[in-house]
Amino acid sequence: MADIRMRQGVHNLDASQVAAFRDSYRQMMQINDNRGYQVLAGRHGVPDWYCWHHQQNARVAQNMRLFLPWHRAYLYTWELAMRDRVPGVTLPWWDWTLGPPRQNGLPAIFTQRTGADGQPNPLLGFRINLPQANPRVVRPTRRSPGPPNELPRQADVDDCLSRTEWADFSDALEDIHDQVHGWVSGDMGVIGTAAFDPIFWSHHAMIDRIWWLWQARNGNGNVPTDLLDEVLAPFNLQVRDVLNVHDLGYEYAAAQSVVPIGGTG
Ligand SMILES: [Cu+2]
Repeated sequence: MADIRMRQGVHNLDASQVAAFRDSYRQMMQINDNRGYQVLAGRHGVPDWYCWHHQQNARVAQNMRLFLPWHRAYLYTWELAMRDRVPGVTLPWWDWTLGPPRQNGLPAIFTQRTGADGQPNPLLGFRINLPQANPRVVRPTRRSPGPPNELPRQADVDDCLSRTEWADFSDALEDIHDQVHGWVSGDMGVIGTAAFDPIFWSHHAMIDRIWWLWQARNGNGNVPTDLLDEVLAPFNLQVRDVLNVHDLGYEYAAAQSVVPIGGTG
């Protein structure tokens, strides 16, 4: 198992890891082809609409429970694009159950206006540039986190992990996932533009990590076999290819105690 790359918690990144993470997004944001932020983020909702949520996809009439596998393939592709810019960087997960700062705000690395180097913080937002989209979207991403919505708690995650059936688990986890989108609100609150917010990727890494934790307990045994050959367009991967994260070359680090760098925003 050579070269398994380790995804870390946002709260456990040291200063050099934060700088590398930011640098990868900063560089991706400057690229306008399919190695860059704009095009890759546009695969989810506006303008390409490839994502799967609640068994639905804008391009496919059939209902299929592809929420988890599709987003895993998406993050995999995204992380490779990050690593093309900054070798060795990995996509960190945002654990929204941690408290504090659970309800106090987004992790500081996503809300600071500038980084330690004095440069604008690319994790704060992204200027969407889709003049051809209908409706046209040319503006910076927006957030409006906090009440009346609440972030899920560890008990909610534990409840998910206790489900033993694939469908039951996937739907419960998707509901928690929706809750976080609603809590961040603004662009994260709508499927069309969610992926343009830089925190989208770390939110989904948390969701993917919970799936990984669940697989460690329950395996894949009850994923319906008719799902396994489904292609996760536009990625050149089938569901069977993404079931084992080791096949994709990554793993999640053990959760560690909270260090101040991920503190309140
Ligand atoms: Cu999402």
